[in-house]
Amino acid sequence: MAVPPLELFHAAPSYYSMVARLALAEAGLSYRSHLIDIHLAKQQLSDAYRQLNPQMTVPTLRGDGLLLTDSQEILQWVAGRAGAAWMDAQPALQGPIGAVVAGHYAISIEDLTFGKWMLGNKVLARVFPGMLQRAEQSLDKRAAAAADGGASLRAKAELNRQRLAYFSEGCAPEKLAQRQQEVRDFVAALPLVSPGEGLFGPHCSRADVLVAVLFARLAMIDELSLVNRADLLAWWDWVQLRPAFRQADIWTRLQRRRLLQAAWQAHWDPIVP
Ligand SMILES: N[C@@H](CCC(=O)N[C@@H](CS)C(=O)NCC(=O)O)C(=O)O
Repeated sequence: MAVPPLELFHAAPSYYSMVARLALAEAGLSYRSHLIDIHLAKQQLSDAYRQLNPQMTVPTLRGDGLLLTDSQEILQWVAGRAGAAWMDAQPALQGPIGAVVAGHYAISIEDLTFGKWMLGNKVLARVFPGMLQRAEQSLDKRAAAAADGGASLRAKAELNRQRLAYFSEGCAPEKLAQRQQEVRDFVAALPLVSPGEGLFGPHCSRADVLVAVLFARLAMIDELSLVNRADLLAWWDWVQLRPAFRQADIWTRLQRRRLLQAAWQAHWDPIVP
């Protein structure tokens, strides 16, 4: 009997969706793509998507008896499927690769990205907190009326409250400087890379996937100067030439027209929980 294909619920410009897409592409795993419009229609907050992923975030990977609702879980699962083809399979590298993965997930990408954009864009600085507040109020309202008690909706509303507090309290340039320092520290701790190889040797690893997506985001927000190591910049040139990088649609710049196209496409692809 044919095994149903993997299905990836993701958003084209989303950072953590790119982690999932690049991991799957590097491992040569194909999937059926379901685009979710997380910006305009906010389909991630719909009841249908909530049934699939109670955190109401992208990506989600679904397969035969498989449901993974977090990019880190997806990356770990893909590395397992890749087996010896990825450096993660080498017992001696599990600790060092795991440290890069943990270090990466300790960086708050959203705070860095929006912190940077809001400092340079007064309109966004005014509009973004309002969007978070409206989302928070609507989630609280839905939670109060939800047949299932609404715990996941309340948790999401709380997360939006915390985001709102982060972006509306304190000194924005100081907070951005802290996020930038986190990235510098993370980059400084990466291993020395040999030319034409991955971060931990000749093959891909979870670390390569995460650092590639991180550098793409740094390029997008004009912060690639946080990477001040020649070996890593040479690795970045190398990784961008890999077929998987192109296949995974990794954004190194904001593509407003594509963002709208993806939202339109998502509109015609109903979410089946
Ligand atoms: N820990 C999650 C975070 C995922 C996440 O925050 N995804 C963002 C897009 S990059 C999202 O879904 N944002 C929409 C929202 O939070 O409502 C993961 O690694 O998958």
